[in-house]
Amino acid sequence: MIRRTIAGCFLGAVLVGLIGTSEPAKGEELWKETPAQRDARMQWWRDARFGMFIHWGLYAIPAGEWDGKPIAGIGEWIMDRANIPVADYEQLAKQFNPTRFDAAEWVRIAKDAGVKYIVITSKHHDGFCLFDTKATDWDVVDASPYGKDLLIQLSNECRKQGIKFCTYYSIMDWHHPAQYRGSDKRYNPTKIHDGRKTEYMDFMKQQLKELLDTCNPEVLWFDGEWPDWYTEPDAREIYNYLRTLKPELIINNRVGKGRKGMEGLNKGDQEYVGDFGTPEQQIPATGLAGVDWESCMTMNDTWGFKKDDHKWKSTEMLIRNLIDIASKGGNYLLNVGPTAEGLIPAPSVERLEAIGKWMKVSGESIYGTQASPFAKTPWGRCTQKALEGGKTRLYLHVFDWPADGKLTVPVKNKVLGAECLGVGKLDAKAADGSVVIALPEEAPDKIATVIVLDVEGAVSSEL
Ligand code: FHN
Repeated sequence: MIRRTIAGCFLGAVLVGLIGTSEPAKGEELWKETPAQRDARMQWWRDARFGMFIHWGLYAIPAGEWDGKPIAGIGEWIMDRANIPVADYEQLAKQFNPTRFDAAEWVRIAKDAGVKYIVITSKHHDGFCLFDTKATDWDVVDASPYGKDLLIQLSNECRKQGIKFCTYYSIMDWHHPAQYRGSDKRYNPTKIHDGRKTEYMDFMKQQLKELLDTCNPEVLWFDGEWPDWYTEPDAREIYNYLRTLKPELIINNRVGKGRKGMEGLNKGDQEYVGDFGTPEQQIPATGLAGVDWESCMTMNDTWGFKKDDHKWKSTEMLIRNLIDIASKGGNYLLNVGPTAEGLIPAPSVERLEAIGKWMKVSGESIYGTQASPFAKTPWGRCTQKALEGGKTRLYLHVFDWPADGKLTVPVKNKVLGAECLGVGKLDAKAADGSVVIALPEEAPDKIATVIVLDVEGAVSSEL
């Protein structure tokens, strides 16, 4: 046992942040890294801006129907919403054989869409694990005819194709014997049996270490944190445990109770532990200032596959969501719910292909950008990048093409140049404290045409 002085602990934390190799003392508050250490750890995630969420599991088999009846709500909650006895739900595992699962094809679809990271459910609330865990036989290797670890296949393919691999993990577990159903009708929220919380915390730590040791995710995306028996101190224990095992790991705010109040996140007062906020099915009106955040959203109305959910959002809405979120300094985690046989639904693939076409022309206006300097931009949205020499590049995403062919931007800075991405250079002139850019007669892209405006110095908000 290495005895550590306080200085040694501090040094341990610094080293963890700088080179990520020293093992800090158990229980050290690793979230108290320096801003520079945290920036270095978060950098790839901030630059990525666009991720793909994958909700996949046994719930894709019933796909929203039970006993011949449609079950309302999100597909992955069918065990709870249809009040399915555990023994009956367990029978689904014997039918899970996704023979059409092709990790290379899934990653190609994501990569071609411009996605930079994938977050897949390793274990959702039903407790069924898509990886080979020694902590339980309720997993794809021991309980299903498919019999192979799905996450190792996907993580290997992600690394091969240069996409970051990340995993979702539910704290609430409707199958684990230490937890029991909240009422005789609903599993959610679970309760914990007296004297069995340590058992379940140890179970979680064992599985989380297995994930790091086998498919080695870059982000641990927690969920199901709301049951009362799970507390913020428990969250700090899990956060510290994981960051001790993998100092560069990124962990969302749902490792604890942070979903309620993102204001406390990462602003030093550390009311809640976790590295980024997770607004769900919404885009915060003005972003979340001073906090890393990611909006997770479905493409239709469900996370897990439902055969009768055809309420697909338009490609226009999806692309404009991505732009809107980036203009507010956030990441977009867009969900797909694969079928039981392992296919991403065609309507999802079509939309991802269309997003990819847009990203091929305009992706530089999303990746590695910062939030808009303007409070409002009536014609669309804006992102920005700092250029060498103190210059600024503004990316003006025009949704509503000006009828007079002139785009007026409220900046007083000296204009260095302007261009329309995918088209070419444009004429831009200062006029009455603004810059007026002469646009092509027709919008090259009806969903969002990106105009680049380079200026001297930083841009302050005028609107
Ligand atoms: O209950 C889950 C739900 O099934 C889904 O996983 C979403 C995705 O963020 N999270 C929880 C609801 O907030």
